[in-house]
Amino acid sequence: MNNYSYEDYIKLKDQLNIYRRQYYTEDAPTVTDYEYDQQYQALLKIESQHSDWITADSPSQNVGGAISSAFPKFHHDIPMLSMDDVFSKDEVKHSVERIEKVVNQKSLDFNLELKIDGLAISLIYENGRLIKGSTRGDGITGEDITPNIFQIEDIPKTISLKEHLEVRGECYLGKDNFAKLNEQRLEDGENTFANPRNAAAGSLRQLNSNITKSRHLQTFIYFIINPQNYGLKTQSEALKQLKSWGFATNEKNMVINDFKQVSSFIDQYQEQRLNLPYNIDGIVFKVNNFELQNDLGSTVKVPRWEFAYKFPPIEAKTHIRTIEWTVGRTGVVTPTAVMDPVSLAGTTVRKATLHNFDYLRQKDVRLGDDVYIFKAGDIIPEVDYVDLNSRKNCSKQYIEPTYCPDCGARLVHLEDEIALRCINPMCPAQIRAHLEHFASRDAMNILGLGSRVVEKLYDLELVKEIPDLYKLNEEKLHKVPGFKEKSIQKLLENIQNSKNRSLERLLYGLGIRYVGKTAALKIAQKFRDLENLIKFLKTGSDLNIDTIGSAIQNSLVNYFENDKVLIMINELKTLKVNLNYLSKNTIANSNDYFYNKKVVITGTLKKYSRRDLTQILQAQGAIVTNSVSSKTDYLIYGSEAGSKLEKAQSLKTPLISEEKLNEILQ
Ligand code: 3B9
Repeated sequence: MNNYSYEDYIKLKDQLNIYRRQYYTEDAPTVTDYEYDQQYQALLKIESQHSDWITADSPSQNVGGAISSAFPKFHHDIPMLSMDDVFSKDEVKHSVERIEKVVNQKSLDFNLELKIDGLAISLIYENGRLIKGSTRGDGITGEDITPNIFQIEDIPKTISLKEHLEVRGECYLGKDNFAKLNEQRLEDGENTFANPRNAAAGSLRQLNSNITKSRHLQTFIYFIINPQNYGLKTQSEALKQLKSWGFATNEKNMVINDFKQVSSFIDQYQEQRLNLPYNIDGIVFKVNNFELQNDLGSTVKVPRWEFAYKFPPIEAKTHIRTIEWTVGRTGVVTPTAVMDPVSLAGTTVRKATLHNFDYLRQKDVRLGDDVYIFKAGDIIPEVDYVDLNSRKNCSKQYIEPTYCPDCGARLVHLEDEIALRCINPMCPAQIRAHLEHFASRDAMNILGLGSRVVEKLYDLELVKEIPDLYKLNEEKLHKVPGFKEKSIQKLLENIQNSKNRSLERLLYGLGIRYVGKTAALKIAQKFRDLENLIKFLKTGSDLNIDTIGSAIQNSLVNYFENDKVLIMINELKTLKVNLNYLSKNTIANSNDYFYNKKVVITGTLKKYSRRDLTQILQAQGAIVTNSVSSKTDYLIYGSEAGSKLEKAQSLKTPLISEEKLNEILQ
């Protein structure tokens, strides 16, 4: 573990940058915070031994901010700071006493505020008008998201104050709106967001501000820059002033100067937090008096007059039934705790990931143990700790498995990886997971081809590799127990339809290492045709796509160098699987039919999924929205169109059938 080479270091750095981009730029993390942190700690350790290797693109040199972005950068003249966190009432008491000592005052007034779990934003007003809105970014450089800020309903666009004003606050998505958004996305076959915070981040960073508008983001504003310029003396006054200027402020704040009240304020919201219509993750303590705030000052990262108490995660106790080892698409074998079902923060939890053997050993989870579980990010269940009092004497430590639970091959740790891997390329579990990924919603979106069906098809030797899916027929599917005429027809139809997916779905579905959804889309947009891409990769030239680095490039080169892969691609071509990007123009052209038109899609279309069509239309400069209104220019409808079609008819919105659409898009 200790002797890392320079190459290992670069690899680790590239990998972490990919995770960071997925998290910050794409709002679609692929690893848990824990996994990220483990690898990040490993990186820091190497850097502590080889400081000469560190360059500006190391995650350690770029803490906590967005990396690259489609938005213009915005420089915060006054940095957007963060806060020191404490985790117990004792620590709260210490922090309060430390601050009281510095200002030499007892029973100091603190304004206690809820800590909203959203995204910090900054708003600038000149002459009574909102002129700029930006994200926090790394605190010094954020993103200029002014057009999107204008779409947030509760942000005043004009205020009575004519002087220059900069305010800051939190932008969030309410729990109800979050649930509705995810329902809609599920219906539209899109990825759901993991939590309201991710959803808010994704909504705030849309290139099409109509999408931002449709998400119904909200804000709580809590900070005025240079409040004394407006005659304000305290934070509680500032909140009142913000409210009377028309900003949305959180009313659940309170000026407190004794610890008993602090303690009951904490208890009150710790208990009520699940009933609030927005997520909070703690209580913020701010010295109320601005003069004293100025005396205390700030470090480069945090104000010294303020800190946050973070709530403990919500926990439940349950019992470990067994530990399951599953083999993923890339051969990584991960342990999962299977537990007695228990209700936790709104859902029933049966499983919790144990990440890898090191983690399992660290927690020392054993069969039959009682454990406390919590939800990381309030969403993903994790084992917190074992209740040692109830552990049976006969219980034994878990031993790392030696053989693949599926194919029996010996498991290995590649290049000192923490992950255990099955490196048998013929491992059935890996092949099944690979096929499942190909058919999954974000890849080729073949409905009805989930893990159970894939397992049956594989076990009956009907499907061993991707092209076999397109060679299925009625005769073969009749061999599958439980498959009736109707389900056979439906599956064949869905497989047939998937032949028309756009190239980025195929690229993503192939499961090429590091090629995620966003990379696949960018590559498909640039190269248009898979064979074109393969030819280009052979030249050894750089793909030259913003945000696609050497890790992705090398992985693509390796993948498409393989003769077996090339044979498979040829087979797919013969089987009439589309290898093209399904849009004619990447750059919108004002001659295009849909240029600058508001379009709604409804019903089921034969040739396109809703997502693919949305993309094609957007590439022509269309604004695709979800609901029909008097502003809608066209409604594109397929079979089984319902209320949207009716509404468009009553509003006399021009209608476009799939036939007509095909003519237009030709
Ligand atoms: C420069 C609530 C949250 C919050 C502040 C909050 C998150 C952050 C903050 C913002 N909920 N309040 N408050 N309720 N989620 C207070 C950290 N403040 C600042 O960003 C900030 C910025 C400051 C002081 C505070 O002073 C400086 C001026 C010039 C240079 C350096 C510092």
